[in-house]
Amino acid sequence: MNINRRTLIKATGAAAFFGHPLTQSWAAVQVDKLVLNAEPQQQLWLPDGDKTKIWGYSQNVIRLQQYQPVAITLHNKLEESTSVHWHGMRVDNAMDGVTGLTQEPVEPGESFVYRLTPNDAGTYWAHAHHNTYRQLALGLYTPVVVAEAKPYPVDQDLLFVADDWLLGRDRQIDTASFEDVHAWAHAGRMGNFLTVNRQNLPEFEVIAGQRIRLRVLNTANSRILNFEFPDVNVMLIAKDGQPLRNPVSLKGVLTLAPAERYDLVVDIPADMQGLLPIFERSGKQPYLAANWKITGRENIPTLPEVSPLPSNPLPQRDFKVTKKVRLNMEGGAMGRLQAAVYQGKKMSVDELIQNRQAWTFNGVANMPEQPLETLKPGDGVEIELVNDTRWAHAMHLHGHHFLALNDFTDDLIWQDTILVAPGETKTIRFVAESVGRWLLHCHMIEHQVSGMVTYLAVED
Ligand SMILES: [Cu+2]
Repeated sequence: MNINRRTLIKATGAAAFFGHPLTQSWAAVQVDKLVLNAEPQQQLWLPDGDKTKIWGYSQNVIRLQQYQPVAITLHNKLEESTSVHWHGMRVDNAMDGVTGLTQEPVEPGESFVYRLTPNDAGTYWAHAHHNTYRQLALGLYTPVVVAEAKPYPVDQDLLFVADDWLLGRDRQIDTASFEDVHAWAHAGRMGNFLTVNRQNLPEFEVIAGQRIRLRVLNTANSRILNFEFPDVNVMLIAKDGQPLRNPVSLKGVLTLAPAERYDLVVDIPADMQGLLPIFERSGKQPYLAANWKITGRENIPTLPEVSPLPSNPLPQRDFKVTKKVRLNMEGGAMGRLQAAVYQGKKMSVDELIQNRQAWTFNGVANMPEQPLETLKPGDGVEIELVNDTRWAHAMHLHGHHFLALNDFTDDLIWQDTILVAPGETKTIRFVAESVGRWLLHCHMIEHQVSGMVTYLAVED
């Protein structure tokens, strides 16, 4: 249960700390063991319809405490093999969850223990990294919240996990389209039904005048989501789990490529009542995604300025770049690709398509035989991500956060996923950290499965 300002003031008989109580329910999580079942689930999304059969994890959210080691036992209760990737978490390579690269698939009925120490507080997520294009579309993901040592001062700390599902007329997941290579070669497989926290049009109960931390995640396979928050004041305080040095006021829509996350501070004005909408604006018409439901009003002292989150133990920002790598993205519909290497063989575009490959990194479709680059721990690395295609790509690096510019600020920001527009080049810089093989791929998962994936080798 969340403790809001009213109950806390009642309980303590006084305005708390800063005139601003803390959300106790998210603080001081003492977890050292967790069970995570990967299992079939059902959701009733439309009142007059059947339940939709999906897949999911037995935890709606995994809440961890910064620096507190945890052992999470995955039990595979599905009829196919799977794995879990801890997206954005700087874990040991053997815990990274990439089948065929860092671990064997976890077979039906089998278990696997993921041992993690979450050194970075923030908003992350766990998702399948095996047959990801199907398993993620079926819902095999859950948010991961790593609590700061000292709670950040807000009245409520809420999750906003957005997904788009492709449902047929029978309201079941359209599984036939999983293998739609046409979609793979375009923007990916798009859904037709948006959920937030796995609900159709949820209401977030708030009190006018409250300050909310809202953790927004895009878990869609391929859709870039654009959220609009009319009537409320929004500051961005973190991207991909990592605090911004300076909170930034949100102007216009909040764009999230697949796998991106933002932590927001939302101030609900004291004079609001009723329902306040939250829209998703990627389609032709605004889509009502969720509502704030104002359940009361208080006399609120003026809210203090939004303060930055405490920083995480990331590398120093002024590291020296000693390795420069160029990554050329090619292929896709209306692209210029003529031929590429796939599984060690040079192929024409027709042959690639027969092999369900549509995209390349540096002339290679899908996992290369050699890493993109071999690095040593401590190497300062710069990668130029050159998008020579007609489509946007959401590039994700495993096991590291990189510094890069984003459209909403001129400060370099730590992040793990970055959107590169058609024709655009983005430069990312990071320090190679722990030893292992770290995937670098497009998080439009249909692009990954049809070519956009490589890896970096970090060796002692
Ligand atoms: Cu892509």
